[in-house]
Amino acid sequence: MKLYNANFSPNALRVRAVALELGIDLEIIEVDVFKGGTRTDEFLALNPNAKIPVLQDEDFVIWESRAINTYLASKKPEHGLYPDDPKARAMVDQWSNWQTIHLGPAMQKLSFERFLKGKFGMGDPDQSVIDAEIKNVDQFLAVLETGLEGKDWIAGSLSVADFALATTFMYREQSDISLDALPNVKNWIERLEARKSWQDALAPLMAMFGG
Ligand SMILES: N[C@@H](CCC(=O)N[C@@H](CS)C(=O)NCC(=O)O)C(=O)O
Repeated sequence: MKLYNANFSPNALRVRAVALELGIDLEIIEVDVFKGGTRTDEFLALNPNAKIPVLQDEDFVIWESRAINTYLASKKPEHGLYPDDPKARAMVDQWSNWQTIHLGPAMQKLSFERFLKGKFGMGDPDQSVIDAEIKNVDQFLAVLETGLEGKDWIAGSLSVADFALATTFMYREQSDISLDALPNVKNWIERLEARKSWQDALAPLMAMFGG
């Protein structure tokens, strides 16, 4: 299977991590997003959205990182990352969708204003955006804190939802997002970040960002 990848991308990171967790060997095809690599006719035929990651499994092509991960996990059901049981699966989908629509965008906007803008010379932080997103982030993180009560993993056992959520926390320190008042979230993300799959998937990004 081929993964069209960019090492800087949190969306690609969650796919590389899940593949490593499942023991699936991916042929990594690095796409230079900043030099028009996603705008070629060849790439647009794979993903008309002009975005990585894209997975190609022989003649089957799929984009959207969370959908790629449920596909990979379904090929290796013995790992239980996308359970068959309807209720267990619904919980995985619930938290994955919630990350896509609520927590992810709020954390991303805050990280952009507080860290990535400066890092890439994209202007000064916008305090009004920061003030609005802090409120959203606080509200969503409180939901996650409650959701993790008494659990090691968000859907009970380790699942693709944990990997969907985890990329959201990548820049928490640089973005001044403290988890000190959220012990369930702090313990959960540290548990996930300690996994070899995560560390190996993260290594190329750490090399780019210098730790
Ligand atoms: N919802 C998509 C997001 C994909 C996405 O935004 N990819 C970015 C990299 S993180 C990209 O390819 N950007 C290139 C561009 O927009 O030109 C997913 O989860 O796969």
